[in-house]
Amino acid sequence: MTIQRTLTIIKPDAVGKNAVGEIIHRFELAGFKIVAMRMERLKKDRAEGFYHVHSDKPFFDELVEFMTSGPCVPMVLEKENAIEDLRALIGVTDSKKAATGTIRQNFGTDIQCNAVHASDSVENARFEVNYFFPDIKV
Ligand code: FUP
Repeated sequence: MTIQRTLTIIKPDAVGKNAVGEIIHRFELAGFKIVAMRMERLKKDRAEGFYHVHSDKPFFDELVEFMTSGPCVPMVLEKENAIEDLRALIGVTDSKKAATGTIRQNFGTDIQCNAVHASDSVENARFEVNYFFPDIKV
């Protein structure tokens, strides 16, 4: 199993709920090492660029509005099998359907306000880490 790096974002809904510390604690308890982290309020063009693969989807404008509604916390996490393991830790996209004990189930509300983002493939992790932390090697 190889060491991987992945991008996560603690989204504006979770920041607004004062859940940043608890979510970071979950990451650390699960064995993820924090490689980079900052707090940032995304501008519209930055949020649009990050979610460019969804630009033709009906939910795109609302998604961008949500992601720019308050500060978020992008982070690079590292661990063996980080990409798949982080996806399992956060749960499925819709917080209402996420398994008991997952971060999205515990801290999110629905399919839009789902508390956290996590890269879903090696290719996307490379793009996403570079998008937020161009100095970090993936
Ligand atoms: P995920 O990889 O789990 O973050 O999910 P997707 O890449 O499918 O979707 C990216 C983001 O778009 C989700 F986190 C939330 C948002 N979204 C909606 O707001 N409505 C939808 O119907 C689907 C996704």
